[in-house]
Amino acid sequence: MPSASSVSRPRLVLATLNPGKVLELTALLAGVPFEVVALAAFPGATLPEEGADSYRDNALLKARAVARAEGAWALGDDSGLEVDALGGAPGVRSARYGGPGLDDRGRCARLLEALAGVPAEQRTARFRCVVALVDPAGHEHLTEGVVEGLIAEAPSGAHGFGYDPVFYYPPRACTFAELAAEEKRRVDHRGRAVRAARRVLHG
Ligand code: ITT
Repeated sequence: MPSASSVSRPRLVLATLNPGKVLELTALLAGVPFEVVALAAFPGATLPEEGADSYRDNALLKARAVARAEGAWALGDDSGLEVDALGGAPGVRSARYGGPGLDDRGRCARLLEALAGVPAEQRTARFRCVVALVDPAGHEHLTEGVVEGLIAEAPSGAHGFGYDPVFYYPPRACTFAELAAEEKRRVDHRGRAVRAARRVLHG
């Protein structure tokens, strides 16, 4: 009888090129009965251009393309930050906010400029994450997670990625970038979406 470790597990490819997401998703998927592999492990791997105006369609676009190209299970994550005082922007365009010349730090700075003078009680915001799982036969599963917070007056903290330094999380009285990685995973949008997706992976 083969031991559990000698039975080869199906591959689950993370359909993202964002290293911050790869770290978080890998940790959130610990213990699933799959070999979790980042897309960057495949030389020359690319993702389709995100043209859709919904998280759902972008997550599916990424997961479908990778499932098809690799003949494996794929997990796509489309996520963003919705700021009420900006009518829900940057939202589904969070990665592109402020134009192509900006990095994460520049996008945070641009967001703070856009909110200059907006009082604390009007700085409400949420992170949203939609996870799409696509299996090699093309079956699709979608899950979503949301976490509510406020946009801080200034960036703070060195953990995480993206808008974490400006996302203030009232239950912990600090920004997401001030939370240890495992604490963020327990409460954030991606953690919520991936915990729901794990039910599909465990059959
Ligand atoms: P892939 O398409 O390769 O997955 P991306 O960075 O382009 O990577 P998205 O289009 O989903 O991904 O953009 C989501 C952006 O929202 C991301 O670049 C961050 O700026 C921000 N974001 C998402 N989740 C976040 C988190 O947990 N903490 C901070 N910022 C986050």
